[in-house]
Amino acid sequence: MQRRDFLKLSAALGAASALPLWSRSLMAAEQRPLLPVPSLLLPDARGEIKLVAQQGTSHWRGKDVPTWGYNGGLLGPAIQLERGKEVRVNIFNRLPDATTVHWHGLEIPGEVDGGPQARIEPGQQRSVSFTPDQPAATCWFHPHQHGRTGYQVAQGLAGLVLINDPESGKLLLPKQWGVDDIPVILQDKRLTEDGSKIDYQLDVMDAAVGWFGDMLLTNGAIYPQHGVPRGWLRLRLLNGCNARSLNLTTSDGRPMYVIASDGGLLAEPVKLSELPMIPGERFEVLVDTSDGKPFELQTLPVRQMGMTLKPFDQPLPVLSITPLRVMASGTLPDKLVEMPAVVVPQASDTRWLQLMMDPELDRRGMQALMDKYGHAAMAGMDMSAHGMSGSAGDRSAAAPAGKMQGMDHGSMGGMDHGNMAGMDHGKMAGMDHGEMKSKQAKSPAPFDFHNGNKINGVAFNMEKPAFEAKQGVWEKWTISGEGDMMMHPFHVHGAQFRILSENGKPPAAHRSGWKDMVLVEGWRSEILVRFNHKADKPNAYMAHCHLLEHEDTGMMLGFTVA
Ligand SMILES: [Cu+2]
Repeated sequence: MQRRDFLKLSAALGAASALPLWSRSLMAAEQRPLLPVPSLLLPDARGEIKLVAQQGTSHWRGKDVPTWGYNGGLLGPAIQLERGKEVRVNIFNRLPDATTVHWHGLEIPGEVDGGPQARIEPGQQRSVSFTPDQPAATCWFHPHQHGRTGYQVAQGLAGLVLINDPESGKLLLPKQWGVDDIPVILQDKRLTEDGSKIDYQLDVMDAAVGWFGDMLLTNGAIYPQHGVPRGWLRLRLLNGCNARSLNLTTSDGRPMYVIASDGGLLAEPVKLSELPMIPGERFEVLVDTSDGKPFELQTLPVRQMGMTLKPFDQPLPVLSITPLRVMASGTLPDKLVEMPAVVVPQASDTRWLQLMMDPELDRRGMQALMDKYGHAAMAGMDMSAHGMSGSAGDRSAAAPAGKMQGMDHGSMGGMDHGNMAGMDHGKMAGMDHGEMKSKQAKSPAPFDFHNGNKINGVAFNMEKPAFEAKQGVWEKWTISGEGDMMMHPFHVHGAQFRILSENGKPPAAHRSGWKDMVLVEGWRSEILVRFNHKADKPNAYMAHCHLLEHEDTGMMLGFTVA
């Protein structure tokens, strides 16, 4: 760090340490928690970082709630890495569950990527070494234990990884952590009725629409407040929700200037009034606070099944921002970085990834959602597409012929050999046939929703990578969501890619830079992707839906790079 920068930083931190006095009086007036800012964690003198996955407690709605975190009780530190500098991360698992730590967005070899194969048993540890070699970006780390990812993230396991490089360092962007450079990790959560526990169990409804909550947390706090200097404020946004899409905006309509997407800085800032974000996605935005007026960051209602219920049925504030009498020093440059033009090589390998939800899962999941929450949860969706009756609704009313047919087909579908094939053979063998028959008479046919989501007709199989990509060669992938109306936030490990088309349309300007997430919703998205590192069979990379309950129930494949 240059001396001049250091002096500026010291001055700003000096000012920041005066913030709590202001903030406390604000809090007393508004009963609002302060924004928790994850601490920066840099490699030590030996280039090492210690990460402990552990149990802890969080305080929400007046109760202590057991949660999980890295180096703390919830979420984790923001790990700051330099491009070209090797780091060794020593991961300790002090949880009762096996886990893995995946480096989401980092271009690193398969053997350190932290996919579902990289299990760390309770009480065990694992060390990974890698050298980030990609542009400056806001990435994140989270568990990737197959079948348990949704649960472990819901419990609180997630943290940021900030990659710095010399090029971005030369730009005069806001970079004083927690002062004018602020992480904003957004996650919804649901607690049990008595508020004492996180309410998570993967059932057929969640497998279909994803786990969703009735409260939104910002860095783990409900609608917190933050005092900031006047000038340019940088927000590093992460949609860390298991399944929920967000649509961010400011309460007073002040514009957001998007400067970076998942994989780093854009060519130039993109001015927006609304910023939709799918789960797993990051954007960095600059907001001008020089007028000194307080405002709120809020999320607008989205059209996604299950996500339209209170309090998400109207604009929901997620962070209250109060400019203080301190001047910020960062600027918004006109140009950011050189972004290479997207050129699809003629002979590029092409791949087709068809995302599929078993119609039976679709039907049962929708029915469960409808039964539990009614029309309000359906986001205006036409239920006939989900094997339910056209008028999605009143089950007690005399069922029209169409509905009866739908029900018949549903239970028949549950018994066909396609579904039986998906079942655990061990369990089948262990079942008493007589009991099975009598159960079937009373309740719906058994249905293995744990393998109810697929890619190209196959639910995730850790033993069988789906294909091999060539190292250093551009490929065009088409990811299709034709066949269901679900939102699928698709993620590819091991690379940053470029979006050629997103759900049948050219990508928006702020989605045209480096990305590791692409939206697929009822149509096709095309990406151009290249892998710079290798991933062998035991350490295959993953490509999957980042709606974590879709991922956990099969919408994932492994692939190798050689
Ligand atoms: Cu999905």
